[in-house]
Amino acid sequence: MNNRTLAIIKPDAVSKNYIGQIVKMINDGGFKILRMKMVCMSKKSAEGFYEIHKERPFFVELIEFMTSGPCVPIPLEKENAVEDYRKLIGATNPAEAEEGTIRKLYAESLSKNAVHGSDSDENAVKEIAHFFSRDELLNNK
Ligand code: IDP
Ligand code: MG
Repeated sequence: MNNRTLAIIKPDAVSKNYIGQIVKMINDGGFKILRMKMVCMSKKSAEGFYEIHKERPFFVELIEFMTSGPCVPIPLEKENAVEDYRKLIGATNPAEAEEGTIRKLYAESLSKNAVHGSDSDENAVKEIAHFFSRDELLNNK
């Protein structure tokens, strides 16, 4: 059965013109791109999206980074989407990411790590809804 995950091309990768290369890797990985948009997250939106991390020491840095410029949220569909996309992006810290992964190729640091990926089916549903209405996810809208 197909399931979904949310990719985000983060502000560091957008500002370095890596959108094209990253989208190509997503395509080549066999994911269906359901939608795509470029947005500037407000502080409120970023704080809501990363609410699970609000007690972490890096939270303020994370919100500043995610609101520093436009990012590109992309809902994806594939069998085993969450796990397969996390394999494609590699470890959170690019220094630990496997060769050939998106973060190994395009991330510059643990915080500015090029892309987001949902960590469970449940969170994927919530994260996709953060950026896309139900209507927007229909084929004919
Ligand atoms: P993930 O993006 O691989 O799922 P999470 O642990 O969920 O990693 O962290 C969310 C984001 O917060 C990371 O992608 C990264 O941008 C940032 N982050 C995580 N840990 C640190 C840290 O120790 N210092 C600075 N930023 C961090
Ligand atoms: Mg995470």
